[in-house]
Amino acid sequence: MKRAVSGVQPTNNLHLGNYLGAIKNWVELQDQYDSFYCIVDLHAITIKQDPKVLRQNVLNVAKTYLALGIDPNKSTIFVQSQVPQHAELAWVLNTIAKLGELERMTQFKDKASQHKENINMGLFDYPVLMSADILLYDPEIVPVGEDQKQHVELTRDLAERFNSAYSKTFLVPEPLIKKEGARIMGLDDPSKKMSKSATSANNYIALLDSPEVAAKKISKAVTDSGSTIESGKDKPALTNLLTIYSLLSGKTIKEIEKEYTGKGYADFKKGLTATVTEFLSDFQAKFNALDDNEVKSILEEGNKKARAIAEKKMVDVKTKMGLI
Ligand code: AQP
Repeated sequence: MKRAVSGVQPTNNLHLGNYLGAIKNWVELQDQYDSFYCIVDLHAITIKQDPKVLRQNVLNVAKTYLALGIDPNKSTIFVQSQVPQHAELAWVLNTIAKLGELERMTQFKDKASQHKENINMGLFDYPVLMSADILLYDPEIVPVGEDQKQHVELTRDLAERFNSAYSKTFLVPEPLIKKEGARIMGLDDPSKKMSKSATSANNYIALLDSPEVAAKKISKAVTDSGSTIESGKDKPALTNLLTIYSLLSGKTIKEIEKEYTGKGYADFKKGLTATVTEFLSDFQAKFNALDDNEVKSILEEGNKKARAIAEKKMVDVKTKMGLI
């Protein structure tokens, strides 16, 4: 079976962008791929975290995966810091990654400007650790949102560079970025992606937002000029809302546009709110029903499975480099 690998940072609350751009696709892939879905806590600490909150967030991300439909009988769910080979391979890859290519990473530039007081080496090195997360498992595909494309391209470059220096060791993976939902935009600013760390909570709908809070955010969401419900390049706000509506309801954008012909924004937002409410209520009921100890034992199992693969890969890497 071919393999898929991806992950989410346990930072703040996961939002509709994380679901529609990444996790929704993981659920669809788990029947065709041997899937490894990681909780990337070592990435999270590149921004200052409260240890207690981080510990809880790791568990919450695991619960989120499960409640959204990741099935532990089909997919491996694990925690990055519990597999030491991620950090070990990152160090090795650091010796072939170039300063110039890391300086070009847009996520680093964005985060560095958001966190001027804490531009640490880990933040700069984030894409190399992400390359290690992926290459340890030889996946064919890496299902991510659009914002991670540049990092997967770096991963491919590092894999090829290592392979040509030390003989074929890593599979060169392909990013899997779906056309729809790959970049869900902020509800308060459709020129920027929906983000957990946005300064205003009106930017995102968190998966744990109550339906009332989500309804308020939708009512405040910016719209474009004009009054017809149509998507288009000149209507970025409406196109974004239509994309969310379409992906959550299973209707095509064309079908939704037809449904709202002759109607205005108020009706459209009412329909969108109903769809979002249904989705959130269903998700939250599943999330709240999960037992902490059961989730912890799913993670333990996943950590063990991931470790076995990662250990083998690191032996291969070290042998080829003359480290043992
Ligand atoms: N707005 C988005 N639209 C589509 N996909 C998105 N992803 C993130 N935002 C969007 C995808 O979600 C996966 C996990 O993301 P992450 O937690 O590793 O971090 P991120 O990309 O940095 O997401 P955020 O929300 O912006 O988090 P913060 O603010 O904490 O940095 C990835 O596959 C990503 O592409």
